[in-house]
Amino acid sequence: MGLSRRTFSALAGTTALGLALGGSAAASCAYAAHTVPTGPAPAPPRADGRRHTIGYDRYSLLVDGRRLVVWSGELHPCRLPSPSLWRDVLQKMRAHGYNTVSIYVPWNYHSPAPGHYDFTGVRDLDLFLRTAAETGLYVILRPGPYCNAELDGGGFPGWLSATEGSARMADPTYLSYVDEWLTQVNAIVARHLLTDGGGTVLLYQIENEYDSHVTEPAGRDYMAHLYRKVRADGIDVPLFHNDKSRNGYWIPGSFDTGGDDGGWLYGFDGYPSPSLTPPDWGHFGIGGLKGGATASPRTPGLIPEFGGGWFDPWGGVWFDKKGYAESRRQRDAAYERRFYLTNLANGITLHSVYMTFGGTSWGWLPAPVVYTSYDYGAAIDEGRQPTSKLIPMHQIGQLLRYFPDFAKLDRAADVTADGLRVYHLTNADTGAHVYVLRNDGKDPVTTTLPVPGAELPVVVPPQDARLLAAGLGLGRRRVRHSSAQPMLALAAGRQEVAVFTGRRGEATVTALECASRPAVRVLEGAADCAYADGLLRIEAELGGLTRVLVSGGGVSAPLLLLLADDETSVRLWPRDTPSGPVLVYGPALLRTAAVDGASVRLTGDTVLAAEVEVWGPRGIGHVSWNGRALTTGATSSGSLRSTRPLAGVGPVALPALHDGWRRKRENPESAPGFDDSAWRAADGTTSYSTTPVPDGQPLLFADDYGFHYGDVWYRGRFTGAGGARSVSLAYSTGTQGLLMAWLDGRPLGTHRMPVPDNKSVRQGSWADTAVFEVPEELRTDGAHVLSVLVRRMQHDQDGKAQDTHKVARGLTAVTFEGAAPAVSWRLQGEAAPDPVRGPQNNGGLYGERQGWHLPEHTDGDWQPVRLPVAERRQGVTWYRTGFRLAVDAATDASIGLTLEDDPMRAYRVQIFLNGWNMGQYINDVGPQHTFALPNGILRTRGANTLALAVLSDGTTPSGPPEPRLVLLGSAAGGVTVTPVP
Ligand code: IPT
Repeated sequence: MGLSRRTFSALAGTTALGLALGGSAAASCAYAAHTVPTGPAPAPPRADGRRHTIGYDRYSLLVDGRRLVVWSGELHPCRLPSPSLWRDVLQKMRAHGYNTVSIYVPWNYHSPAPGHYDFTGVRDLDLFLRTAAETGLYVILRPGPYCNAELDGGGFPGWLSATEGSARMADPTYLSYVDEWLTQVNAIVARHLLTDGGGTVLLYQIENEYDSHVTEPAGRDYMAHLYRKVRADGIDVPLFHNDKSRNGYWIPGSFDTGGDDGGWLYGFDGYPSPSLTPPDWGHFGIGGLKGGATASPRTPGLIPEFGGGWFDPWGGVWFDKKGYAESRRQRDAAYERRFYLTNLANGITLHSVYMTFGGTSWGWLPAPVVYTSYDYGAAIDEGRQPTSKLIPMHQIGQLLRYFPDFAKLDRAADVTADGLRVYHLTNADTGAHVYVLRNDGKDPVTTTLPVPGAELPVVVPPQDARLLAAGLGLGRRRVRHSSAQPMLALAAGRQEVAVFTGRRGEATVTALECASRPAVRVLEGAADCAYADGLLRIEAELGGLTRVLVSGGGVSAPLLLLLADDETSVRLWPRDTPSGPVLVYGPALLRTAAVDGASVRLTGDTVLAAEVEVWGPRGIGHVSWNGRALTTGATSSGSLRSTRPLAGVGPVALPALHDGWRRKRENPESAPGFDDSAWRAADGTTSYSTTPVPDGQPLLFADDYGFHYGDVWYRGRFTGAGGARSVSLAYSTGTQGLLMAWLDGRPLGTHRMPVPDNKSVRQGSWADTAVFEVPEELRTDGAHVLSVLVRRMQHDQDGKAQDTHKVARGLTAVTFEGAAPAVSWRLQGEAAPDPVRGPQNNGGLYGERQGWHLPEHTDGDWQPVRLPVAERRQGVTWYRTGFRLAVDAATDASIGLTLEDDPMRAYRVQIFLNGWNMGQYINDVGPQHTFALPNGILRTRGANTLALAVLSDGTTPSGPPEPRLVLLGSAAGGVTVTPVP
């Protein structure tokens, strides 16, 4: 298949060589040419129905021939099961300077069975891609087929674990299923490509961290197959792979693309420890194949995943049981500056942070290693709240948007500054010098930096970094140098506005080139200004907003120089509109801005009361906020400002969950007389699992009988076991797996996989054997029934491509000591998947099979009960109540559910909100106590049903406690939320 000409054709005019499309490897040489000058970045993308080209050279991507620095963040639509909220998080990203969102699209989330694919409701990929385009974000699409991502099976469907052959290589059975998946997902993606204006999909990743079989035909043919399949499905944007450990695996030319090498980028990821010195993986690296970006000198530096937080396993061992707050503290704003600015210095112009919004691994989505929250310590927390980690993202993101200089940097002559690591780069077209200054020490560094014509005083706090520029264009002016970090420069009507930032309290000096003496007015804050020798020197200490208006000096348009400390910088919201740029100052978030003649229509959020100030195109006179007209006045800053502040968010009242609880006991399956005639007979003999079927045993692996998610029950009937002293139940689960057994209805006990208690959490197979004594009275030759409940905790990921997702789950072997009865087994896991909530919502508990979790279930005959409860019983008990919320319609309240109890009590709870499985609480393991309840599933104005399925292991008293609703954050504003069915 030939690469679509329209993708790359625009480049022909920009290179001396032109392009040999579809030709030999020489085609890639065209991309080595660097004749594309620096010019403005492309306008934010939208589905405009027009053709666009996506090319690249060694510096950057080129969209319609314009350099684009991709400043991206990862979010997983599957981890936010309320489509309206996608828009909320995407708008927060866009506002804070991201221009791109990167998404995994996990196969298992969309496929309950071979040949069955679901892209509706919370799985509506088309809607997600439309929303991203409406928000003005590019999309990096990563549909696997393998993801990893701490998802069940790394994203492989449960059913794939019961199929023949080997995954992640050129195996015919596997490839036939892969093609089925790619056909489905690509049919949607193909409608949203930037190249034909259908949407904003910019890049597409095949496979993920595929470092096995790299030199073997099985691996190369696999990659070639994926490449050609994706191209055949009409995906004509550049493709890439994400190389773990920067090995130079899958660089252009390493597999057969059928002559399409022009459309293949090399990408690699990085998750360096925050306690280490940030690594150089490009311009300043060691070079060679191990050197990251240097492994592929003709393609731009691409990091599809750079650690922006880290996940926390069951038990909370990574973060000393402090949970994601500690993850966020370790990879904080200063970490972001140190590591991400180092990446930019190294020529990484495609940069995506994993995660930017982590979200929730609800239901049975998580891989065994992680608990329900996938907050990740990300810049936007699980409750959708912006954190201080957005400050550097905002400052750098706006800088990359408004200063084209950063898209084409070459390493320049080394300069030194005492106590700092200095990276010096230049843009040959604009003449700008760029410096990244990093302090790896424990004390603040105050020193000077040699810049052209000056020794610039600089200060860098410990374990922090900053970016400075010299010779940078600001509209029609040029800043000679500044010790504050540039954030933006735009033209608002006849006036130009520039923003520089830094930490509060820092002394800054900014030198502006002026051909003649300008008129200078300090409009707010304090600044010392002096003019000499063609330079206006402005000295100011950062604190709030310092405003300096510079008029004349050889340029007709006045320049408003804004010096903002960090907190103030995230109240400054630049926005491009077709009528020209707008800059809004004040509110907690700007979602949208539109200019219509003299009117500027803004939407966004406030938390505290805030004034709104707007700079915009000439002639604007009216401002509205969330649909309400504001009274404004003109300011000396050339802006319009509301005469009264916008109101902040009001209080949010949450009801206590004291009342209305009812309960019902479960596990009739443990009783000998239970009718299991409709269950699957364990009559299989062979399996495609990587776990061998033990000699002399029936096949008991749950996946082989079509049960892939959550709990599974087994009932074994036998006679002739009079001498049995004990029974051994071998089983295999992920971490935190558990098994409970009953003989003739008598509890035999509970066995649990060990709790990981050190940092080397084993992610591999968890297999163990429970040995239970047979009670004396039951050691008879007559008929007996052994009932076993296994909580499986999902399939392993397959990071090393060894089919570890195919390790058996469930019982594996059952033997007796003192007897050898032939046991005839039946088993039952989850019922048919919920048509709306999908295959990962439910396992095979009796109550789940009966729909006890569903709001429509009638629980009138359940026993009234007061919480908390503390009683000892082995088995499953359900609790239900209802509650109503009446959150003000103009308030975005993010709400969670907290459970807290004596940590010695051994029980777990599955939390069902309106039928949706919002996660698993393990009281004696933790560390998670609060579960996010996404609006849409949660009715914030109406009735809700909460159902708790409590599995207690019988060794201690078991809860539940009385759960509490908690406010995770609130704002006046938000998006319109459509209820999730
Ligand atoms: C990297 C994976 O690509 C990603 O899917 C996710 O699992 C992430 O790790 C951890 O959250 S793998 C890299 C850490 C070796």
